[in-house]
Amino acid sequence: MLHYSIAVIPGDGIGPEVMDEGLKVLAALEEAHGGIRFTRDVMDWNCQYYLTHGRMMPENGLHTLKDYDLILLGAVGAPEVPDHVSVWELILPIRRAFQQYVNLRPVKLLKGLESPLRYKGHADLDFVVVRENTEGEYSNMGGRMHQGTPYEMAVQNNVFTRYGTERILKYAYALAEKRPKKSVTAATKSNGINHSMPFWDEIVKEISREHPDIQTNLYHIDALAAYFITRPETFDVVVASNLFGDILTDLGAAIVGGLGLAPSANINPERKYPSMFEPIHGSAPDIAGKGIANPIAQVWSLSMMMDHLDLPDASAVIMNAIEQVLQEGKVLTPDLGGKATTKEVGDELVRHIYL
Ligand code: GGG
Repeated sequence: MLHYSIAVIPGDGIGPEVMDEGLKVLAALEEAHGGIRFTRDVMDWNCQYYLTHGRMMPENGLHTLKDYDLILLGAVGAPEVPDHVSVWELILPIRRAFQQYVNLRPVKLLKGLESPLRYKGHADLDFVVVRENTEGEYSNMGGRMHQGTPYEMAVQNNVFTRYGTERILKYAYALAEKRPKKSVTAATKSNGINHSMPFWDEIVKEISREHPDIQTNLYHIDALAAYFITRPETFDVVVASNLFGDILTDLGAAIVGGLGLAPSANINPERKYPSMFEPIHGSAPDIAGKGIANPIAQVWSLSMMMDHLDLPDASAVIMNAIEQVLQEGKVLTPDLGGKATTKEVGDELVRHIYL
């Protein structure tokens, strides 16, 4: 029997709603699969915790998480708390403390779905964005001056280290070696961002020389965003800095059905620390409490968790359940044109886990 511990952080808004369904699917998988057991400890670290305690997690929060095998996150953010507080006091410290430097974000058109780009016939829309997850534009370096005066200013530094850039690019190329199309597309902007991006490009070229069988494309981020719409079927592995990767993957989600279908894995490839799995969407205060959020991104994140644990059968069971529910098309949330609730979709996914 395999045994893993999970720290569960449902978070805010629709986070707890989609997490409930994710945990139902996990329980069904344990029962149906037989050989895996997960212990779950739920942490109430969210914006309400912040409003009560003045911080998003306890002082020893990271120390507590370190002892878990895995972290499962819903979504954070509430209108009463500035967005940068909820993200910088919870999600980003976890990614950085546990060296989750790879943020894997698949862009895949699942069976049963039609892309808004369907008129282009993009039947094989299946690629993955590898987002650098610990530095770049999300450096936390900079400051503000002269607040409240006409001379007010804000400075945010981008940080690209050779160590951090090499390791994300090496991961992207190693991933491309395992995929059929054997191509890496690197997002850049070396005409306008004239220090960090030429540095990024140089390291892409260095690493690419170690992979002569992989086709390398360097595209400026603006052109790349357009190609996501006009020829998404050409991509295989797309590697991007922290901010570029974040923006590209919301666009990627849009071309395969929306944010309700966009999972992610924050991976520490060395497995020294826990990795974290979360939908890429936020807490969506506009629909929170209505019971209509799509739980599929959260459930798909569980499948990515199984892949990380080298449990491909368990991962496939979850993906098959998702694709069957989508193909049948009877129990879908409103973002996919249906009338079902979050809970009804969760129940339907569970039913298919047992089939
Ligand atoms: N699902 C987690 C969540 O709340 N994501 C919203 C978000 O904007 N996260 C920041 C990031 O991924 O960098």
